[in-house]
Amino acid sequence: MFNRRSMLMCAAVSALLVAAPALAQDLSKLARVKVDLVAPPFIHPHEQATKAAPRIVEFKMNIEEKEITIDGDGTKIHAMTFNGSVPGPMMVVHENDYVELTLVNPDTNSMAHNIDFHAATGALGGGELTLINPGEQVVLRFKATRPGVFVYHCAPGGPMIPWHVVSGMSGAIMVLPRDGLKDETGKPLHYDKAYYVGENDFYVPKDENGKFKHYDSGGESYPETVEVMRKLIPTHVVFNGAVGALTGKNALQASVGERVLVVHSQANRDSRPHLIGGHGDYVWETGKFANPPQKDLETWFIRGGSAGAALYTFREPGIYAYVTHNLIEAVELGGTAHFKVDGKWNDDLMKQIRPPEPIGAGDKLGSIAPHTGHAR
Ligand SMILES: [Cu+2]
Repeated sequence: MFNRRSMLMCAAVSALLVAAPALAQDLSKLARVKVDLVAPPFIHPHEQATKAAPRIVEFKMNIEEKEITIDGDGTKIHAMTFNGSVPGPMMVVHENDYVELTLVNPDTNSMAHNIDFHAATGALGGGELTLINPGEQVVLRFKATRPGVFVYHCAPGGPMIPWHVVSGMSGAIMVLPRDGLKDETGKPLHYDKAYYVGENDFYVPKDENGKFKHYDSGGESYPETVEVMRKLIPTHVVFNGAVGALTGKNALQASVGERVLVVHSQANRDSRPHLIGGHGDYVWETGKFANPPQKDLETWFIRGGSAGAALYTFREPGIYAYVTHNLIEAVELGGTAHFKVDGKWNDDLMKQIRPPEPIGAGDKLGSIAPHTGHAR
């Protein structure tokens, strides 16, 4: 039922496209590079700036419908994923490269899927040209003309669009300027490390006892899930597919003095990244590198359906919480990641002058009440 409706839409669009004359450059002389994608929060190796001429960058993604556990209570959903992870893998190219994606929908899946790149121009971001049934694959090429970080997501038509997205089917692509990132004066900015945090809102129905329900298939979960979705109150707001996916032993690693780029995407809902005890030194809040970055931000705003990027140099060691600063979502619904930062503590930036002690204990020593005259 889901497939037929979408395929009809697709057939109508294909007919239109066939009728129109095509304008194309000769790309046969361009170099081709093949990139192996890696699962978030990691990002495949890439140059930050490149001297190479624009090239064709080949990617391949398998769509996987699979059950995933989304919290510490063992709540499971039938996720839909690009390449098996929620979010899908981060792709990196440079401005004016061509992205050539082979998208595969194995016959073990049950639904039609496609991909809409917010970085691409035309045909619903490629969504109209990539709708594939189980057992099919498709190859899409688009020119990455705009630098920045952009969301991609599945958009198979009608009510399938929000359902596939909130079932995990989104990711991000980073289109770097060919000469790399720059500060507000045009000076180059490099990063020592980059992480990709993809945020997801889930809408899991509850039974009469208030327990999250489990379903035998995605199709079976659909009617009740849509009822929860329509109320717009997520049951989970998580980073990288599950509560705790980036905390504790899964914490993101960094060292004092390292400049870390964090790309944060949300394909469906607004978010407010905040690094507790840190800042955004340089933030492209809307994620678009043609604009100068903002500086010294405390919290930044990720519009639903977009990705943003923040650069921060860690100055103190310790565990930092990276949250969405609606703290109900961060603490009650799961929107928290951790950075574990090694290095030497800098007393100049912060020092605990006296540890917690009974009220008035410090008075005897004079440091809190200097009028007593007992200088410490
Ligand atoms: Cu899909």
